[in-house]
Amino acid sequence: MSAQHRRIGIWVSGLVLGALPLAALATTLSSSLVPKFVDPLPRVCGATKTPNCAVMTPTSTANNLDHYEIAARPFTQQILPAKDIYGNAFNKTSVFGYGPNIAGTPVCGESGVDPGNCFHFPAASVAAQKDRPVEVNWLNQLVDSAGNFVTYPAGARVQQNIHWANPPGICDDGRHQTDCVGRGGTYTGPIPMIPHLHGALHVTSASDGIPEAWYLPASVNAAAFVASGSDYCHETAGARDCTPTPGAAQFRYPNNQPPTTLFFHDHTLGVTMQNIAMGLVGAYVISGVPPDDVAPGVVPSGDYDIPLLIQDKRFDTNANVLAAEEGNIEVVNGKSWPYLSVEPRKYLFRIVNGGFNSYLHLHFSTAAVNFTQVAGDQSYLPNPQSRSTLLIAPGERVGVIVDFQGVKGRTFTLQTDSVQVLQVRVGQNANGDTGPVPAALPFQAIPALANAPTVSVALFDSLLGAGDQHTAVPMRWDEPTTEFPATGSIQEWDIYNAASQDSHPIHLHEVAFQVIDRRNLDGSCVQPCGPRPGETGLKDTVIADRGQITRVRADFRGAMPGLFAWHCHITPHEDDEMMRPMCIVADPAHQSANPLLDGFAGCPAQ
Ligand SMILES: [Cu+2]
Repeated sequence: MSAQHRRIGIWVSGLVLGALPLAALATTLSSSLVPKFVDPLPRVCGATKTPNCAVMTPTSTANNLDHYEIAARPFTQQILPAKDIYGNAFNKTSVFGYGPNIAGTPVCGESGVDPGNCFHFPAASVAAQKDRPVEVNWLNQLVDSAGNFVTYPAGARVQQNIHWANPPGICDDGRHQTDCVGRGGTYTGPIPMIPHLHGALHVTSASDGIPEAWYLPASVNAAAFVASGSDYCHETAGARDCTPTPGAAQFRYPNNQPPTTLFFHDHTLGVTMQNIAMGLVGAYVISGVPPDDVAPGVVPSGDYDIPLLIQDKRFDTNANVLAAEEGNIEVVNGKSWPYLSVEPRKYLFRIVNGGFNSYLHLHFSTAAVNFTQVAGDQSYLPNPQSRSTLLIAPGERVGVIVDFQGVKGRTFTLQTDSVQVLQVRVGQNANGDTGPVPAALPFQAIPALANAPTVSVALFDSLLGAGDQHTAVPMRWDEPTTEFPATGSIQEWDIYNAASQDSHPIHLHEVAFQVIDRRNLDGSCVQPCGPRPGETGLKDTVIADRGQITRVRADFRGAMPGLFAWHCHITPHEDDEMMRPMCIVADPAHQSANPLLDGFAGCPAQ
């Protein structure tokens, strides 16, 4: 891309960005019309399947491998209550969501629907076991009943004049290719999608779901569009776990990582926010056995293990999704302001901030109930931490145990700041309980090596760069790769947020890291020096506040060679190229030990 086109791209996208909120404001459904706490929380499963929660059913469990066929389809879901505060009906919302590749599109929670075979936003969970691989054939079935592709709703945040997937295949500068600044105008073509399992470690590049690996549905009328992005199934010489098939990509997740909560979501270049806002997101839980996991019965399980995917959303007055950076309606597990009836006992909540630009500051409206945080993004914390407020950025996950034993019969809310999110109704009788939370939890630290290489990277407003506050310049997604970590290595990444006006949650694909500390730009340690409360476990997304150097120790042992990404997880920033390639390079020992990777061609130009 030439400098001239780059400048035009920024200028035009600035205009579009400026215009979008006005359009959104004109039709935004007022939150005051939406009654709260009318419907129960939709239940997706945690680590174990129960009859009361939705979980994906594998189509095969042969050969020590769980195989799933997961389709993305358009359907409608009652996200808002059936009626507004005046008794007028709310429409169901048109969503894109994941579900099984079966006839019909049964929606989870509707009567008579098997909770192991249904579509939903967020998706029924994938319940995986440590060291048991999961293979998913991800199918883009965003088509109508005649097999024609469906399109984005009016007002979608699809900016053809930014660097994006660009299925029309003609760039702004006249080149014939995808993954570039497109020609502008309203996009009325088929939906590109690429599922990424956020937090999956040790996957091949071909299975990672990087932004240019998108693909269109195999629809009958999409011949005018390019069927897939430039990184779709790109490891033709190496990994054999992505076989090009129209409208599909088969990925493999080894799950050789500590038990934790991951989530899958769409990651298509330039339209990640729009695709997630439409509903392409779901929880993926890895559980294990001691010593990797706690023994059965030590922490709440089954119906007492509840993922909460929180997303602040906007709708228009017809209940259509408006992709907005910040919503005015709190949606938990696909329902606006739901309630949850609980027993007076302990629960495990796996909280996912699945929103776009909103940091959650969660607390209960009563001081009688607190959180005991037991897990972060990538693992248990070494020791549980009692916390009254949880700060969770987009992309981060937190595992907490909450004990309702002392608040029998009471009703209160989970809130972010002063905004209500979820109502909790505590009953009178508990059907058993778990014991005290153990003082020590399964955790293996990343070794602090004296000779670990240090990588300096820098944040700008909606772009990233390589180097420190003196040397880094903002770089776009398709400028030459600057990060080449070696497989098998442990690296310190120093994330300089000197030039941006904001705080950004920074996510590395493929690896886990530990927060070392945060430094002021003069090098002095931000006090109290060390990880913040709740950051003591392994993580994959870290808040990098402005005026600070956020230092993490990243573990590339077990990482696969190839092209991955690191980026801000505020999705509008990510879509605006606050995202950079990361080429993990194989050391010779690793390569010869892994015949699947023989002939690996290195990282292609992204
Ligand atoms: Cu950001």
